[in-house]
Amino acid sequence: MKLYKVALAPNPTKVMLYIAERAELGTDMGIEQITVNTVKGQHREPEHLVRNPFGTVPAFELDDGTFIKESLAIIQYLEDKFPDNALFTGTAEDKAHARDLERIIDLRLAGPMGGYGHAVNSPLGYPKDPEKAAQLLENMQKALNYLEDVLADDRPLLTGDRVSVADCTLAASLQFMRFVEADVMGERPRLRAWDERYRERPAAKAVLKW
Ligand SMILES: N[C@@H](CCC(=O)N[C@@H](CS)C(=O)NCC(=O)O)C(=O)O
Repeated sequence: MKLYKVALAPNPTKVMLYIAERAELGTDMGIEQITVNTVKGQHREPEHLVRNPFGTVPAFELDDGTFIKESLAIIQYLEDKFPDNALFTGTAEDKAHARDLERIIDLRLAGPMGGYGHAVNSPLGYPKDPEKAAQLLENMQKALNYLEDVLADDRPLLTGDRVSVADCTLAASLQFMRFVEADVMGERPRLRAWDERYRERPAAKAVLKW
């Protein structure tokens, strides 16, 4: 199995954090990680378009030579393939809540943060767009407030004591925010404390470069 990725980009980073967290829990999935240099435009070259016709990273090559193109589908595949100590665990209700939180973060925060980062200081050289940035920041407020409320019971991680895919998804996007020198967390002490705690984890230290 091969993960085509690039450091810094949130969606590949989410998968890289997931793989590192699983390794910390004792599951080495034996995945080769290969960099696609998006700054050089390698994600748009024919070689990568075979892996992912949408020209995005990550792409994940299965042992049968087929590819998975969506970060959460890659994680779900690995959960099914290596079920011991999987991250989506517990009762059907526990899993549903964990998936719910991950989707809320991905759709209501990671997407807007990606757009925001490119609008204020794009690593891919996109033009600055202050109006779009302001609108995206506004769009994030409800979900940021929601996370601050979720953390109100002093849970160490987003779904409780144990790491979840939601932690990986949020940490990947916040790394992107640091890289573009944007701070979108506002006056949310519990969220800031979670961010600091998460970054102390061995998996985070191994994967996050910014
Ligand atoms: N829904 C996809 C999104 C993939 C995606 O948009 N990846 C970004 C990096 S985080 C990318 O490749 N951007 C380059 C581009 O769109 O040109 C996933 O979750 O994997």
